[in-house]
Amino acid sequence: MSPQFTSPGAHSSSPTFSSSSSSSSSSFSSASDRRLNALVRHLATEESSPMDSISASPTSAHADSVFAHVVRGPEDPILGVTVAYNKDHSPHKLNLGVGAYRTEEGKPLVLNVVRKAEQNLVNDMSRVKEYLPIVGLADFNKLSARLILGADSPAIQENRVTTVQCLSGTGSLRVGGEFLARHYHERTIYIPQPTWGNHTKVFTLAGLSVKTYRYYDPATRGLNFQGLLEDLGSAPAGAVVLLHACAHNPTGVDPTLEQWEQIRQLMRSRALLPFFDSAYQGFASGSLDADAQSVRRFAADGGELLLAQSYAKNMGLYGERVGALSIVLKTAEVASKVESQLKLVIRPMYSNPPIHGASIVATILKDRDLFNEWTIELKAMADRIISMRHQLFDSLRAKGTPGDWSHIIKQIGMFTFTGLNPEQVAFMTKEYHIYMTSDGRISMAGLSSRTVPHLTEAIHAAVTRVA
Ligand code: KET
Repeated sequence: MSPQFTSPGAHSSSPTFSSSSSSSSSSFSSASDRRLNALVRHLATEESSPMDSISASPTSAHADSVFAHVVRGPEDPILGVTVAYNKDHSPHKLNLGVGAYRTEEGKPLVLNVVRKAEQNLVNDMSRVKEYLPIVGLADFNKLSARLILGADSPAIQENRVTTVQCLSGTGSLRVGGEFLARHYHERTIYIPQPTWGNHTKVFTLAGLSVKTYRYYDPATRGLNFQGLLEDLGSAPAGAVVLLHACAHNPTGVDPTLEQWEQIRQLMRSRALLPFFDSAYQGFASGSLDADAQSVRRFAADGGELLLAQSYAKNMGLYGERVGALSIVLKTAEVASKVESQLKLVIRPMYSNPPIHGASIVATILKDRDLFNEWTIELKAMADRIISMRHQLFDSLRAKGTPGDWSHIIKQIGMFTFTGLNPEQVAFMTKEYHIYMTSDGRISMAGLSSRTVPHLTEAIHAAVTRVA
């Protein structure tokens, strides 16, 4: 993560972390001098109460913080929406910002199958709280790779896959990015334009140089397939390419299987290295297998790839921070050497991952009944989102809101990329207490039958009153 850990071949790291050691050591010594002075003054006025000594000591009250120069950072473009929402006292407020599933009643959902798995874990008195290995829970890793690559995956059978448990999808992307920055010859990663807002930051801080490829065409509200092929076709050979495995965030636009096939052929012919981000397996179509097709096609050709998996959405384990990084390689020997290096990335970063979330996932994935129950609950979540799409679309049509809103029912996954501009979004937040990201993305999972009319009113007012 920071410059002192980079290997000889690695990139120089981000400017955010580079501070000259002389300036930090001098500010440290003057800070410790100030602390000592404050202590001496405090001891000299021992008879008075501690509060007296603080207020009676003008120097300590006025001493600058060693962090006085720190400028306030902006809120996160996605998680900051929840911060703003929480401060709003309106009874009509509606959070369509973060991609987190809510029930028809607008409540967060803990899956039944997760409750059962947790109960099993609690009842099992043989379980202990020892550290996991650096790479995490072995069962979890094996089952996660199988879930996304398929039970019959030749790469798994040939031991060509290394999987490490990471801190959800974000942590998996970060560990993968750090590994690439240390050990891969091409340090440019191409991400789609637009993409999940955190990608640029994750990969830049990992030490990669981030470029974009065309992905979305606002005019058609669909895939800019030609632009995508051109941009990947002119990327330097060997460059890393970030692909959303399914349910592209924020656009909800995925390539068709035929288009995936063309992307695969182009990338393999130019030796571009795929890095899949799979944060929504099962959420797009309701089927875990259907949503893994893009990844499985790339794995089936025998080529190499990286893959970040998250269980935040599809198992509702958001706050448990449970995910996995898998790297599919050419041989078992390379896979085991790569794993040894992943351990060297992880150990100084967070040592080893937490045990609880991974144990829940492993319990569900290894028990046929629990697994089946999960797929049913997952399908129900996907179906509710799809039904929200239809309700919102019908409601806007019934109201006669100007514009073609068919993209609401065509887009895939958790989000609708509405096409509303930042001014319209700001208007909807101010006048209607509806919270969403400024790029016009709404989380369909945050909507319910009860709130569709309110959202319809707001969108109607925004498009008719704000240019
Ligand atoms: N990839 C994508 C494409 C993604 O949308 C998210 C989360 C993640 C990775 C990371 O999820 P994790 O919780 O680390 O497993 N997206 C939602 C939440 C967030 O921004 O953190 C969102 O877009 O609302």
